[in-house]
Amino acid sequence: MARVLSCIQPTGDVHLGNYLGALRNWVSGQHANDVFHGIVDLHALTITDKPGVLGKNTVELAAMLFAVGLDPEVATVFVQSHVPEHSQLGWIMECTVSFGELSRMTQFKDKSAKREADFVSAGLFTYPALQAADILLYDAAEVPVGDDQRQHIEITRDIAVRFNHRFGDTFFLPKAVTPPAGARVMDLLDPTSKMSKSSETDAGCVYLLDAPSAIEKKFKRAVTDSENEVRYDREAKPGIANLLDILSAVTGTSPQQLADQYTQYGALKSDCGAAVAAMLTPIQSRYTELMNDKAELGRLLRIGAEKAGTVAQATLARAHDAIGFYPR
Ligand code: ATP
Ligand code: LTN
Repeated sequence: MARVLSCIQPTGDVHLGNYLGALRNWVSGQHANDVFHGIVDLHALTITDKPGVLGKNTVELAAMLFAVGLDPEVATVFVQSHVPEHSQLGWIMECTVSFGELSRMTQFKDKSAKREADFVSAGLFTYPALQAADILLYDAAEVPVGDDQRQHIEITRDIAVRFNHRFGDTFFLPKAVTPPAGARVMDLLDPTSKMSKSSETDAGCVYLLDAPSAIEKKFKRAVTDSENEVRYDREAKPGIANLLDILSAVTGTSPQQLADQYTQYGALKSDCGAAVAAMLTPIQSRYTELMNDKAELGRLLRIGAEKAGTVAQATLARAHDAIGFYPR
């Protein structure tokens, strides 16, 4: 069983792209591997400055992770700030990475440029050091990430190699794995961009907590093209291909086969909306149940923090020993 670590930032509502592209794989993979799932609130703090927001987003995301099917008996679901070793090893990682290396991170360049007049925290700059701590604390063999995160896994390996070279063999080198060609869900109104919570309008983004009627409405308004032939062609017909991909991800039938079953855009849109709404209904009721039982959620997160903490404490102790801090 490989140790697998995935983390998600509590930065807003979870959408269909997050579910089909990531969370669903987490659920189906939880029995095959030894999985740790972190809700990385310290990372979200790099762009948060209002009291209470992080806590609210964290508990909502936790409820959603259990609602989609992560089993607390099997998967270790924890909140990053509940395991103080992340911050502690984070500092050590900051001292093991260079200013030059951090300056070359494309995510920092993109995010700081986007924030323009906004406050750009030093945390946004040192973010990869904290991410390296997240990964190395768990001796993770595999870290499933999209392409945008590969550079962060590379720098984690570089940091681990440098630390091991300086202080002796301490950290296990992780590997980035790209999840099985998962659905890449596109925005319903702009099917050439990925569905994203940061897109301009909510109308092209289906949230897991949207009411069935809202979901069906969003699908009815999905942008298609001016032909009227249902055919699976991502290049020429991105809107129709996206609907077929989504319906395929929900039903398990291939998009090409589905295309043969439709002659009209309208029927495809309404079936898609209905299928997604039906898939989400049980998730929504489990979510509501959990959100109405904060005591239970707290208990589940404490179990996660306990399990994660045991592993993290042992790794941090190894790092401290290797450095040779004067023991207390
Ligand atoms: P934003 O919407 O602000 O770009 P995000 O929705 O991409 O953020 P992340 O926290 O970056 O959210 O990603 C969480 C997980 O969801 C990642 O594994 C990412 O690959 C996956 N994911 C995000 N959007 C999509 C999408 N449209 N299709 C498939 N997978 C996605
Ligand atoms: N940077 C990642 C979130 C993240 C992460 C991690 C992912 C923080 N720590 C450790 C994998 C492993 C993101 O922005 N999606």
